[in-house]
Amino acid sequence: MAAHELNFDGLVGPTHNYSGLSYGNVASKENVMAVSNPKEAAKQGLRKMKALQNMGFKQGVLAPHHRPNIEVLRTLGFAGSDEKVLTEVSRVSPVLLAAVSSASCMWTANAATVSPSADTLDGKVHFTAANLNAKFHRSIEHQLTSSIMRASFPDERYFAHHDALPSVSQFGDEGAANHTRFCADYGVGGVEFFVYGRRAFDEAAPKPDKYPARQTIEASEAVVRLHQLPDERVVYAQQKPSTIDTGVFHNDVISVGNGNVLFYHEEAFSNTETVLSELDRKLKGTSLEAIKVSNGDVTVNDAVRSYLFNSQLLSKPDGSMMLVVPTECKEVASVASYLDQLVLSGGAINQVEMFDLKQSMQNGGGPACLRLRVVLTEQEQAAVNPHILMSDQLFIRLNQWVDKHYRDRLTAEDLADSSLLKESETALDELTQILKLGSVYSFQQ
Ligand code: SUG
Repeated sequence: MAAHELNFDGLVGPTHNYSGLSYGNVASKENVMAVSNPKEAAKQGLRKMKALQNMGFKQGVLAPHHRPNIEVLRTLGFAGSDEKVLTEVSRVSPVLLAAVSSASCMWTANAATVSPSADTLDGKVHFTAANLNAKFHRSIEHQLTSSIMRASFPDERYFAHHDALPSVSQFGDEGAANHTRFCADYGVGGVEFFVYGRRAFDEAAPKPDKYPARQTIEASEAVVRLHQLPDERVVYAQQKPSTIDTGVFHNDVISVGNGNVLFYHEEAFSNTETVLSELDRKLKGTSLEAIKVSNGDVTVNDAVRSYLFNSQLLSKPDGSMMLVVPTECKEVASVASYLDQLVLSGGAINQVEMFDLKQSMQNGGGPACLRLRVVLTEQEQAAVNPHILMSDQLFIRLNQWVDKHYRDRLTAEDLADSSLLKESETALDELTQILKLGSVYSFQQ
């Protein structure tokens, strides 16, 4: 059956800021306390969405979460009016205020793992919200993410939604950032590739020394069971622990795949040859085209600085592929020259497009982090909430909405300002009407 890939980008929320919350994510730590520009952040994201839609790719948008999250603060013992809660938390724990204010749900590659209907035994598209429990500020995302996913993909005949896995580190799950699907064609059964950082229930198994391995194999195995994926459609790989220790906190910082192509760094996986041959063996109707970037071409450090692999690999109508990278790729010399020769190499990737996503990049979020891929048949696509699909009108409307509600400067002190909370609630209330989401936010109930 004919199917297409749709990319659902996270709309950057009004409290986008730099709080250095993600140990192991180099950019997040380097930019701690920088002044952010939420308005520009949202517009950079919208420009990418619209440009890709203009080029003929199918593009959707996912709504941001309400922040600061006062309810979470109440569960931690802060009481009184919203204003009192904000004043008190900023006095006793500014880092806690920063955590409940993060706009981190913009990185929708971490929202969920999605398996297309061609791969699953019951023929439904399966979604499992990611528990993101490696970081407190991200662990508070999954409940609302689930509601937004259910509102966006509502028809139970086609879509199966699973709540996040148990929120303990043994089941640490970071969603599609560690999941890639290969296929001969989007509409036929493919191979789902799950990359994990450690084995939680085997203390002797290899793991990084310095930075946390956020994804466990136990979590990936649970998602495979929930999604009813048969063994012959699944491959697991361990991320190389030393690579995680260089700042590669998700697999999508060191490899990207699409169709029959895997674009990867030689330091990405622990057991590369075995993994590649299993992928090739399980991929039906085509063979794997593995494009390896060696240390001699680009070091892991340069890959992390440029976010070369945190790119979108998109199939064009003629079957060739386009790589969507952040502009940082032209600032790192080894990466710029690598990309120049990649497009001339005669391989699958013959076009590179660059986007300025600096506001998100400074928190470690490139083009691939900002989008969730969902492969849908035409029938399934017709069952998606149509108001979240990008169009000329929606682009104009969302830009006007951002202009009306967003600040162009935000510092750590501003997070305690109760008018920021009110501004965000007013903005999101209006957004639910634009995107016809219903009352998904708790402040609307
Ligand atoms: O989880 N950064 C995010 C970046 C997520 C990138 N996603 C993918 N690779 N798919 C994270 O580390 C930083 C927030 C701060 O420091 O203010 C942050 O959460």
